[in-house]
Amino acid sequence: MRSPGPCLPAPARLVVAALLLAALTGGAVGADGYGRARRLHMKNKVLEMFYHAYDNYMTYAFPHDELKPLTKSFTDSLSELGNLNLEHLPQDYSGSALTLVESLSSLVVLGNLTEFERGVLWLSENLTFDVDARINLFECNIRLLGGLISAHILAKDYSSQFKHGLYQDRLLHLADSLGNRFLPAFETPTGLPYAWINLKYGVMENETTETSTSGCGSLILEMGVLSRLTGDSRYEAAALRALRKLWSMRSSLNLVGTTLDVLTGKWIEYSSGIGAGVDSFYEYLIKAYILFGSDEYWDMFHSAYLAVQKYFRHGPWYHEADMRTGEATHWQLTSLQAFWPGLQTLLGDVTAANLSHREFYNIWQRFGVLPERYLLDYGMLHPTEKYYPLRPEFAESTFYLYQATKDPWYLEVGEAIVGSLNYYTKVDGGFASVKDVSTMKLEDHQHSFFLSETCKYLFLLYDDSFLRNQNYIFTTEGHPLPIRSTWHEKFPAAYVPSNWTFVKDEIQPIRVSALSSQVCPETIFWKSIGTPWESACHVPDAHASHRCRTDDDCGIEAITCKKRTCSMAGYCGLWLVIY
Ligand code: DMJ
Repeated sequence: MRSPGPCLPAPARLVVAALLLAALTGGAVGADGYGRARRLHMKNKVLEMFYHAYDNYMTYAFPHDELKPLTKSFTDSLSELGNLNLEHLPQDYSGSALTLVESLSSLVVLGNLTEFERGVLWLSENLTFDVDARINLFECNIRLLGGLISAHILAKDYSSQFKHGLYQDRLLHLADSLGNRFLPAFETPTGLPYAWINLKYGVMENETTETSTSGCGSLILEMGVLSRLTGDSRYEAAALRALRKLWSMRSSLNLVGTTLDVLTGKWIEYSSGIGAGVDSFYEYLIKAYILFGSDEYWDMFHSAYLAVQKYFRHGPWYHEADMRTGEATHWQLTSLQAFWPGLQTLLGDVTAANLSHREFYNIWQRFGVLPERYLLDYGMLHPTEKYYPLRPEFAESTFYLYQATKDPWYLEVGEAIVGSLNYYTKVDGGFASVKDVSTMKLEDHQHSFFLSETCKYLFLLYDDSFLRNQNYIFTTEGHPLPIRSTWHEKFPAAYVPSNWTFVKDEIQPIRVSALSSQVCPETIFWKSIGTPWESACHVPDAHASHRCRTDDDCGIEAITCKKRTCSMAGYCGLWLVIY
């Protein structure tokens, strides 16, 4: 692990690591030892997958929300996500074209601007949110609002290439209308939003007051960008107030729980981990810091990250623990946790990320896909949560790790993912979720995130040309948001990463943005692309010689994120057994 560079405080180093993820992607094809023909073959296989899923959706389900690939029919799942009784929907309700909205940014990543423009035009003319439908705020935010604002930004960026005239900002108006419908959810004594809201009538009588940590802690990217695009500060203010309240509810160990009450601001479920109900809370803290540059996000994230590494991590695994005591509660691997190595790669904890990623891959190989839940203490599947709904998280981490290391092994992992998806889940009418990974019985549902995330990350693994001219972060639903100096607290306009410079590396030229070279020139002279970045949890020992008098002179180990202690001979180290 590289020692900390002299010119950057930790948060700034992080931004460099994040930006370099995009900046370091321009190397010559094949330089990593993976053949050009093989890469092209894989890229085409992923394209086939995307269009098989997309075309079937457009044929059998559009404009409803999602495709039922076994029966070639549809489901208005965005409403179902809110447990809405479909009988309560207006007669003419035909869904929110959710899968189309979710597909737009992927169409741009895949280079299909014609189909993107067609989708943008259709949505501009037909989509409305003035419907009597009870929806889940979190899901609607990450899928619809995120899909719309990302597509709006891409439409602006690519509008000169459109055939049908200039883009009219209609997707932004739709996003604004949706954001407005979210606001009543935040009118609680705590500022924590209700989990469910009716798009037409706001919060319903007797609505549940229970929500999850991710439900109120992962709104800031979409609502923050919506505010910056519209000039209406209410969206960002509401999301930030909720996030601050949530963070104020953390325990003395800097841990949060999984569920809480929005009226009282009290925890309901004290046990939590990095998976279901919490996952994107961590993700949005660090991504909000990268996108908006406020140290407040970094401070929250850094404390939260160190607490996760300290109380949840066991070797390459992450269990759950009680937020009050830090005592382990459930020893379970879940499919959702597989995003964590991707997040760690963004931070520079590449070694730790690789360790966990390999364990997820073992489980993937054992079952052919990742089961929703696996009992680590019993070494067996969870009795009921045996499904695999085409989730993206493992492909996402594989993409990030490949970007950071250029190790072709990750491309081979991608081959295994693509192989499994085609072998087990492809049917005539699209891609079906796996109901039970022990029998590979299928279920009649093609989730929209298969198009917004799973296919997108697999495609980017083999063709990252979309990332070459712009730095993006991806929302938790895979929608790209550009890193802009105008949205960023730290970077003046001159630092916009618009003009790329090429830096000669020993192996190949590395593309470096104006931004990354301005922040810390030394970062561009790293010997090779495979060099890991500085770890976010690294705290150096007080003395470069590692000599110490007490434990206080010792820092935190970069790879393990464990506190080092002072030995009897007076040297800092990890003197306790870690695994
Ligand atoms: C997606 O909707 C998002 O990634 C969300 O954060 C949780 N996971 C699902 C897909 O698995």
